Amino acid sequence: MKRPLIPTLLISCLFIVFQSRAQAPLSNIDETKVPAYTLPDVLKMQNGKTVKNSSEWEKTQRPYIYNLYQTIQFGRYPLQQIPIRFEVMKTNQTLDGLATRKQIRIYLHPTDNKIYTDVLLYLPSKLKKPVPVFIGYNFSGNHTLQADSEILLSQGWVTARAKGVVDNKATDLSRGTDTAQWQLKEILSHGYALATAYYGDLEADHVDGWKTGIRTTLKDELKIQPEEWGAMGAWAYGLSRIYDYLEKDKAIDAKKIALIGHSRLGKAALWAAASDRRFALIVSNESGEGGAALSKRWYGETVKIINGKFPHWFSVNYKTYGDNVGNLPIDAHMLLSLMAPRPLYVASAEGDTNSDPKGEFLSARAASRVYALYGKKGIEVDELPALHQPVGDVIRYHIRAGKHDVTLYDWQQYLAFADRQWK
Ligand code: GTR
Repeated sequence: MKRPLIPTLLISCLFIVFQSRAQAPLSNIDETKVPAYTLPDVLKMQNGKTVKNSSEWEKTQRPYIYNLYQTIQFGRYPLQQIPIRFEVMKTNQTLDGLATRKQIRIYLHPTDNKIYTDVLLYLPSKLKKPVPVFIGYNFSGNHTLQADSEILLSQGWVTARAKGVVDNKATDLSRGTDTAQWQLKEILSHGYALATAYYGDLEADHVDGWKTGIRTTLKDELKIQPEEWGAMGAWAYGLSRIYDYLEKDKAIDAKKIALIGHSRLGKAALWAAASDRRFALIVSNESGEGGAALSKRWYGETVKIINGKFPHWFSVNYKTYGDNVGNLPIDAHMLLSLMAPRPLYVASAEGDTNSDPKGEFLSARAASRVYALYGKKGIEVDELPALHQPVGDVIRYHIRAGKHDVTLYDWQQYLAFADRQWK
């Protein structure tokens, strides 16, 4: 028997739509297509009651949410931490006398000197007292900050996409290829120091990176198996070891150590600051999916896409949510709430649809309820602000024109924000 064509087509179309919605395999960047979604209530405790004050948050709800992040997204964070050893490799004057540049090798293993990360530290030359510092990982090696042969060339694996890289190794042609993202003159003349390190020192950013990274080389010392955590965890762990060094450096004001991360390194920075509450101020620059952007809002990168492209970043468990985002017990506002009550800046760029600017704004706004428990004002406006109109107080947010990047405008906002919080 022949079936009527129109109803058959209709049923097939509905089936396809239903299938693709159920799997959400694609990234959507059409705001009118964003379906309704419900965020988990960050203040709702396991016993069904609502958190009333900061002590209930600290005692019960924060540990509960932090553990959800370990179980679901990032994997276990090592409880054991290895005291660092370090060696100052080189100290130079640079940037026409604006800065003293120190290169410090931080040994991550108790005895093995082959397991280290190199920190490149810029201090304003005219130091009258200890200065605040921003710590941030770089994408392709310390030598990309300045075209200067005095900077040690990163020896590890580097993505072939980075400039001057041959056979996944940096060459002299890589020097100074990333200066624009590190507005050194602006930072230093503002009276701040900058510390950076190459995240690949901890684990190379590819599927097999764990085999030679700290998830393997430190597994006995940290008492954690490689598959119990992901690369994000390894990178987060490294940030805390850089902190360990900086709080010992007499030139640094140990109460003013801020953490900044862009994109995937923003995700790592958020996890580092969730796990280590010593970081006094946090900046998420376009951290997007798995960072500041809401996952349940179907816009930009999705849980499924990120786990497909970067299976080594997060926990094994996280992959089970790719087709099942609606059932995730967490969403990005809960990760941001783990920063409370510390100053938090979340920034987006208009052209960076992959990171879902509005989803980053909405999660920062939703995290503000937790800041309110401490009597701190987060973001109180309901609508995504216009370009270059930062909003919020202890949580601050901006969206700027342009693409996925860290620009002078971004740094100017972060420095002014840190000034205001630390005046
Ligand atoms: C993209 C990734 C994003 C973001 C970005 C980056 O490919 O899908 O989540 O982290 O890389 O780090 O530049």
